[in-house]
Amino acid sequence: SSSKMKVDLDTSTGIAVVKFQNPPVNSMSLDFLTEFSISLEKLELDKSCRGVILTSAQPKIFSAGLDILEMYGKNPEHYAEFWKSVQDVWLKLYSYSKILIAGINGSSPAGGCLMSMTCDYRIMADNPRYGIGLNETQLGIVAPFWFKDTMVNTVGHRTTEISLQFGLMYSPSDALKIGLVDQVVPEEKVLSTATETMTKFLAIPDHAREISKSMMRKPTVDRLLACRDADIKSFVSFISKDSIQKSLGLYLAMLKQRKV
Ligand code: CO8
Repeated sequence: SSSKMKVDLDTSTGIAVVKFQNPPVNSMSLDFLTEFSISLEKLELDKSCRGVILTSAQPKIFSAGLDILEMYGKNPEHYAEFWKSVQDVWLKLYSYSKILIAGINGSSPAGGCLMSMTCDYRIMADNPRYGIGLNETQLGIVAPFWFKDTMVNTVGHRTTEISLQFGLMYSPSDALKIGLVDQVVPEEKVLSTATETMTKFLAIPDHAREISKSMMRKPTVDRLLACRDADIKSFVSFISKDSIQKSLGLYLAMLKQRKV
């Protein structure tokens, strides 16, 4: 299968840019997640890399989140394998020792929002047509506790509570207001702003920054590590339910119909 992301490491600055290119919407399929996990690991081990910018090569979309087709009409073994790889990528991102910056140059629902929230800093393009948020309830599914934890750690308890129940998607300016993103800039400035921000992070001694980051995040990471298998079991039993499959089927049909 062809490559689902482009990785560019500038060894003179230590900055790597990972550009997602899984058309049409950068959905996170099993193949995408597997390649992403390998890329993250390679960069983590590469001493010439100190920070990674995540962005999209697709116009208008950062990532449509998890590939719904991986959660629809498949067997329990498939759901388990898929969920394990979702966990794997989140664990890698949330405990990443290097600097992670999201250059959100398009819509970023559900898994796309989760991935953004694992970064140390988020810069979003100012296009009001782009949305970001954990919209799971809109699909009739429930964001797992570690999605919730990630959001609580980013925007606080009350905002997460209202956001998760309604499955809210925020415009860039609203996302900035609640602190879901750190900066909103014109679309053509997303990458340059991400690079400038990275330079500020790079001025901090790595060891001190890494320990501070880990201090903030380790309890959240440990909570999933303590129950990975149970979390997989609970995902598989939830997603296999007829009622949940029916909701996902309706949502997929709605996505297709929306096109005029
Ligand atoms: N998975 C699979 N296919 C998708 C997805 C997706 N997440 N998103 C879009 N597609 C498909 C569309 O169905 C469409 O397919 P086709 O061409 O065959 O009709 C194609 O991609 C293009 O989509 P659009 O025409 O809608 O493209 P637009 O540019 O108009 O819009 C958007 C792009 C904004 C990304 C829009 O497609 C959208 O809103 N997509 C839905 C995103 C979404 O709701 N994602 C949620 C995924 S669930 C998740 O990430 C976390 C799950 C946690 C599970 C917990 C369970 C316990």
